[in-house]
Amino acid sequence: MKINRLDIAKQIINDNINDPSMTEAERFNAIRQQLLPIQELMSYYRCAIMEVETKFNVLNEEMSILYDRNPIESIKSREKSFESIFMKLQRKGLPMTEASIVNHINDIAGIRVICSFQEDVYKLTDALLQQDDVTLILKKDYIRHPKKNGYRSMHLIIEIPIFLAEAKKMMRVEIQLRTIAMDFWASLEHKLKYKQDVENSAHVIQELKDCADIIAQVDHRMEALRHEVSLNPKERTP
Ligand code: 0O2
Repeated sequence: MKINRLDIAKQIINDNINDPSMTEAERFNAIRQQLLPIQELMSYYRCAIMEVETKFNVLNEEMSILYDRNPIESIKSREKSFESIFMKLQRKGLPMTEASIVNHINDIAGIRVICSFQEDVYKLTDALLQQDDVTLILKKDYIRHPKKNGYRSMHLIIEIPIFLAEAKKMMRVEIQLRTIAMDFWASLEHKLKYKQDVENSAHVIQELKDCADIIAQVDHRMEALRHEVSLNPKERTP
């Protein structure tokens, strides 16, 4: 079901500001009071995205010197839309409040790091997790343990501090690390199937799984080639 901001606003009014004796101005003020902390919170998540992006850019810079190549192809980040947050909270039976968002949604700030090779995913994951301001909340390794449909990616939920003028806030960020090939499959599969209302046929499911397997093989062959041609002795197979 599609939902827009107007529906959300109406729902928030119904949930929280259901006093018929209120004047229009009082209602407007009450809505502002309700939404302000959420807007503030969203800006903290944007700061957390900046922090984590910088961490990956620093690692990319360092590794480009160490290994003479960039392990990161690209970094994409997104802040979960107001509509998606609302829908997720509704699915969980929770109200649209600051507390529900902080306590029940881990992927408001999302970062996707696209790597050249599978080994880079693990190098970057380890390097990030050993930083002393990073706390690992949850790790799902869908590369060593792919999902039944063939989906492969490393998922991390971490908590990092952001430093404001007068406060330090701990913020959660969801990170997905995967190779170009894994990302190619996931993006197309997302368009074809993921979260759509229509059920896919057994044929489509099987085809997607077969493509995922072929892509995994290609990833391994490209990595083997890199070992073969690398000028860096640390990365070369004997
Ligand atoms: P969107 O629209 O991409 O943001 P949770 O977030 O904890 O409630 P879950 O499924 O337990 O959900 O977490 P998980 O397995 O870590 O997956 C989180 C995200 O990974 C999803 O976010 C997708 O972006 C991606 N993902 C997981 N499984 C698949 C898959 O089979 N195919 C594709 N293409 N992507 C996948 P969202 O919020 O579900 O969706």
